[in-house]
Amino acid sequence: MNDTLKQIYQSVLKGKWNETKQWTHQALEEGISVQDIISKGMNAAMDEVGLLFSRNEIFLPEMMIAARAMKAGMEILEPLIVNQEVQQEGKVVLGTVKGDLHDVGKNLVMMMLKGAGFAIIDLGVDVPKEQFKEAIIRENPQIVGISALLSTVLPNVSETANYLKDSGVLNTCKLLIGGAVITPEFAQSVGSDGYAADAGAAVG
Ligand code: B1M
Repeated sequence: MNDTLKQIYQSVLKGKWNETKQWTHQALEEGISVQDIISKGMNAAMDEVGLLFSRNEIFLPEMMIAARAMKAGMEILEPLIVNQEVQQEGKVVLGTVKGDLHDVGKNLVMMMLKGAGFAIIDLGVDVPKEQFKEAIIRENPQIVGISALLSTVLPNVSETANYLKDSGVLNTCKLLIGGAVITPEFAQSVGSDGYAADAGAAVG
């Protein structure tokens, strides 16, 4: 791996947000693509953080500061991803399901969709089903997106999907679900119109 990407990887892994910013600027100066910075530098570090956490080699605070470092780096990349032109492809209401506080992936999906010309209504994290419904009625989007990272919140995803279906709001908009614990089979089982494994696929 390129040295600068290694530095980004290390600084996210150690939760050093200032260094992550510096190395992200450096990578852009070197002409490294935004995609490589995210996937080979930042996401690879987050995967390692997850692995270390599952082995009890690091704990919640380390996981938290790693996420903060990635967010700091993403702030630099955001203007390069987000399309500043009129967002005319349609509107997406997006949120992380109730019980789940992970938002780095959702925010990346949000940026990529904005980059592809979608207007985004971000509901944040820990979003109850009622809030998704209210946002759909208020905003009249073409797509509602639900993100989930924890296996413990899978029942909340199906509950939300069923609630939205039963209340009729999915007659006018499509449901997209994604996040590390979602499989295509699970997405299908809750009647989702779409599933995406990553931010690029979400745009597709
Ligand atoms: Co948490 N956490 N965490 N965590 N965390 C994971 C997810 C875990 C896999 C770590 C592990 O044990 N190996 C594990 C879940 C295991 C499971 O259920 N299967 C876990 C756990 C257990 C927990 C706690 C329960 C720990 C505890 O308290 N004991 C706790 C839960 C808190 C809660 O939510 N209620 C917890 C807490 C946290 C922090 C708050 C410290 C922090 C989150 C900070 C934040 O987001 N602001 C955190 C972090 C950082 C992680 C890891 C290390 C990294 C997640 C991340 O940001 N990845 C994670 C391990 C891992 O993922 N390898 C882990 C980078 C991001 C770009 O990728 O989010 O996957 P990702 O998003 C991707 C795709 O999934 C997809 O596209 C994105 C971009 O390509 N995608 C979508 C996401 N949403 C989508 C929506 C779509 C389409 C695609 O359409 C709508």
